[in-house]
Amino acid sequence: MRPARKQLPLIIGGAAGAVVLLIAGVMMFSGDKAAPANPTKTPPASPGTPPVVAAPRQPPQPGKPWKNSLGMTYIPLDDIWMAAVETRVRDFDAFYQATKYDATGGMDSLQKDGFKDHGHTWMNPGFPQSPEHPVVGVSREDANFFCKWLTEKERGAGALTGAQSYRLPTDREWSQAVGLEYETGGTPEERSGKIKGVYPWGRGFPPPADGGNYAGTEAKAGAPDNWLTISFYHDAFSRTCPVPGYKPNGRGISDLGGNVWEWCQDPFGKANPRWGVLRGGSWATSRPEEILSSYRRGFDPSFREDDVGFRCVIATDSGSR
Ligand SMILES: [Ca+2]
Ligand SMILES: [Ca+2]
Repeated sequence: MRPARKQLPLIIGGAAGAVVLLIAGVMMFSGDKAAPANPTKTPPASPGTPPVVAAPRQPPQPGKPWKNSLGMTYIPLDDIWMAAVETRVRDFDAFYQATKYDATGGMDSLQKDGFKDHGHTWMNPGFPQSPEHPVVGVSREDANFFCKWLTEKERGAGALTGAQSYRLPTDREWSQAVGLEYETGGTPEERSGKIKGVYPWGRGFPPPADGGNYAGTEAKAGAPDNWLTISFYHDAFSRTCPVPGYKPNGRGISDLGGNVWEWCQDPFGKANPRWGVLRGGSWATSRPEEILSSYRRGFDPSFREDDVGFRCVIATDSGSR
């Protein structure tokens, strides 16, 4: 028994010491969780872990999608990048707020009394437009000024290289985006309508249910009684739809067909060298031949219209403008 008596204080002492150590450990652990001794001090990075730094926006890389400073996604297409969506009201408004560029005046719009100048502008085209809708009522010159502004803004921020710039697509680039790889003819005018039966959604007319925002029977709202629409076709939008409106094509690009006509940078053709080129049709388009992927509409580059907008590309060939 003696040995037991001798051991008892040791056991009690050992137990008490363990409790003290346990309490101290809990206090230390709780203290670490609740309040670091120096909250501004960051722990050293683990070996091989790069520090997390807010990186500046990197310029577009070959073959990779890219998002610009306005939040617009660009899709690689050979040696250019094409906007996945039509230029929005919010994008054009950013341009306007920065420059006060006046893109108003002389705009034609569709109302009950016909298609003419009602004093509308891109800010109020005669129908509701949210910031996510495509800008309408802008001329090719307006679009070019937008591209120039955005190029300078993003080059200044290091988001584009000095060789990269925004511009309108060429007629051939637009064809490539919509899936027309091989067309004959030296000018857009000569290529217009040559490939029959091929539409931005594929083959067959009228468009399928998800074919795009065209002038279905819904487009008669607010239009003259004799306004032409596509028989047996109806979509959810009597005017523009917010973008992206319809599912992207195989390249990831939306609304090439319909919603708004899109400016290209080329002249239309020899017969009318001053005219510009519009592609793709719009919410106001109903004639099958105008909805063909290969159709080109010759149009005065200074005209503004409530179903005409644009999308941009980024290219490294600024000299070709
Ligand atoms: Ca429609
Ligand atoms: Ca379009």
